[in-house]
Amino acid sequence: MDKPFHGKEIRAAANAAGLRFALVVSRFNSFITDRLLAGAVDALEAAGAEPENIVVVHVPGSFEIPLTAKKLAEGGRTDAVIAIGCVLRGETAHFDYVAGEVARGVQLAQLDTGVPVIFCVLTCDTLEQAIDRAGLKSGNKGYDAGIAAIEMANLSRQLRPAGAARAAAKPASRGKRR
Ligand code: INI
Repeated sequence: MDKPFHGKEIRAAANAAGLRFALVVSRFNSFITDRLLAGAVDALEAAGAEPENIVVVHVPGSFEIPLTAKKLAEGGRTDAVIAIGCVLRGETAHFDYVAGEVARGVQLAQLDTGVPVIFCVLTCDTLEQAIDRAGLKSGNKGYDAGIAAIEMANLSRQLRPAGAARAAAKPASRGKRR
């Protein structure tokens, strides 16, 4: 911003201590997805996430990610979900169906539940392109997804309606005293 801004600005914290994360990982192309998973966990732990607050769920392929992400988000025990997969273009139109549906499904999962679901599904033309994005040579999109998950989890807590934030902060009720 070149002009000074005097309104209210919200920036989420980069600290992951006390936040709960669920990672859904596709086994298809696990050579790539294992590295993305490692990158995501690195980012969460480097920011202070406790290992007991990180759950990893394995699914057969990227097509199975959205349903699993939605169930995890609905469970009420996670501040952000990270969806990890790798779809590689082949000879047929299969790529378009899988890539399109996983992107649509992940977006629906977060909009339906209100829990951030971070999209870390590589959609590449070649294995070489996927390798370049999985930390085998340079950057790791899993690490970037971990950073995005922390920001969105903190932001969601900050943007929660006041009543919901109070309820979340209150210790669980132990029933009526006599
Ligand atoms: N799943 C992937 O995660 N990546 C792919 O590249 C892929 N291709 O190419 O077929 C893929 N297919 C499996 C799919 O995700 C489902 O697991 C399967 O169709 C069963 O529902």
